[in-house]
Amino acid sequence: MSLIKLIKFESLGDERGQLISLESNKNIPFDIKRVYYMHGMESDKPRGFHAHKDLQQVLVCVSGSCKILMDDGKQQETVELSDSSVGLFIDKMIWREMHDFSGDCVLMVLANAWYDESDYIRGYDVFKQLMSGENK
Ligand code: T46
Repeated sequence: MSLIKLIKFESLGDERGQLISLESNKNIPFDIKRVYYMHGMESDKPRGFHAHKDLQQVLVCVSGSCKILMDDGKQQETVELSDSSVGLFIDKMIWREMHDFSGDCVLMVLANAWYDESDYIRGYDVFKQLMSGENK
């Protein structure tokens, strides 16, 4: 099964421009508890390099583009986000790396929990070991 789970948002556009509405348990598949966004990235400075024990998130590239690598311990897939009307759902226990940011990239993330450093798995070896138990 593909790791790339894209959600297409309805774009409510008219002659004034576009508007996209994101709502808990409607077009976002969880209760939104936190929103953060990142900008000012450089294309040669990737981010991420962790998995989350429980956190679920939807990533939306609201400006520009970037690539997201996802890894479930068995397979790796990369997707480019370049459309503000598309969200990428990333489930718990998926290793992610964000890279190849365009100069104008703004990456917004909706999360189903508050920030909690203890939810992060920041070592790839630890992640692989946990997933190898899971995959048996
Ligand atoms: C993820 C990817 C897609 C906070 O204080 N609160 C927050 O809500 C977040 C997300 C981060 N922070 C602090 C922790 C670090 O001192 O901000 C700093 C940068 O965070 P981090 O290095 O974890 O950023 P990324 O871009 O590597 O990862 C982020 C999220 O942390 C992570 O959950 O899935 O974006």
